[in-house]
Amino acid sequence: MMYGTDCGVAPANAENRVTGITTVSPAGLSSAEVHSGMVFVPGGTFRMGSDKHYPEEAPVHRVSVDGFWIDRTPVTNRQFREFVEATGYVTFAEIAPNPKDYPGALPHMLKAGSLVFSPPNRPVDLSNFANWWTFKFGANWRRPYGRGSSIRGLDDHPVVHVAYRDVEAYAEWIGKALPTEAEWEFAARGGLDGAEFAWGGEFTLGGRHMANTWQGQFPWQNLAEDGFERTSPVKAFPPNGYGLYDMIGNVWEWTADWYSLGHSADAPKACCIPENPRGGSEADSYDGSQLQTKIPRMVLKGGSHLCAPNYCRRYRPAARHPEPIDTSTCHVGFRCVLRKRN
Ligand SMILES: [Ca+2]
Ligand SMILES: [Ca+2]
Repeated sequence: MMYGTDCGVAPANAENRVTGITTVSPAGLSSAEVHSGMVFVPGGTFRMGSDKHYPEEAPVHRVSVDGFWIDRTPVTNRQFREFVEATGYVTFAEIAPNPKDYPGALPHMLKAGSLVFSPPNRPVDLSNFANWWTFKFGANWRRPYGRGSSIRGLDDHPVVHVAYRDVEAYAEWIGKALPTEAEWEFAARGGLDGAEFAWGGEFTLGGRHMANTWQGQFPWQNLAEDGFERTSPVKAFPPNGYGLYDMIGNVWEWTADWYSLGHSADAPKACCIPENPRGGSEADSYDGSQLQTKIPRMVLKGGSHLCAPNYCRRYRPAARHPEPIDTSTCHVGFRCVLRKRN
């Protein structure tokens, strides 16, 4: 793998006078270039989680985060292509799995590929996700729907089929980091503390869809009343109160926190509110039902175009989902943050 061998050199310690951020971008970008396309989210204390939905979102508890910069949109195919062209990076989905990492796997399944949503044409058992997910050989970020597909015309759509190490590699190259779950949720709320949705208390605003989700009966009836059956261009829906696009819907987004089954209790006093908290431990992030292949899991946030009222109502800032670090799919992407150094 050529990643990291031919990175350019950024102006040494280019200082951003507004934030005090010092950037030395491995991608060879100036501080101004690194910050373009980002929004500064002022820090603060907010109510993280929800007591009204899925158990893993509870309990609501107060959390403080320092201010940080965050990408205005998910990383697009155009941006990811720049990274790959500059570094020769090969994504996880483009490499055949090592049999040692997957004891018990059928040899004919150990080929490069990724999970693609393959909708059935009739209602199916919702307890078995194999009814709509297919591991397609040859599917990857350049061929999001498998062999024969391409990203032609999708430059402004979020990159998908990126596993955790891929998004870490991109972040390192561009000189940024991945958000913690608390940072991500604070940013997604757009200043509306405690609101159910990123835009307020109702799912639609005056009948207008505010994010790319799924309308109709999942997984067989995709009515696309929001205009999109699959991914959408990253600015197709209105931004939230911080000017951030697509925090909710379109694609799920990786965070840098290990998954835990729920949140900590609220602090008994204001003095004890956690500052810049991190998620659970790697050891506790495993899926207890998958004992043979133990792959740790990170937190995904925001839901995707596949989240539907009848299946996965996770198109909310509080929603969270575990994703094994080796898994890539057609509805998971990411965005980056930049923190003050002090
Ligand atoms: Ca949609
Ligand atoms: Ca999103």
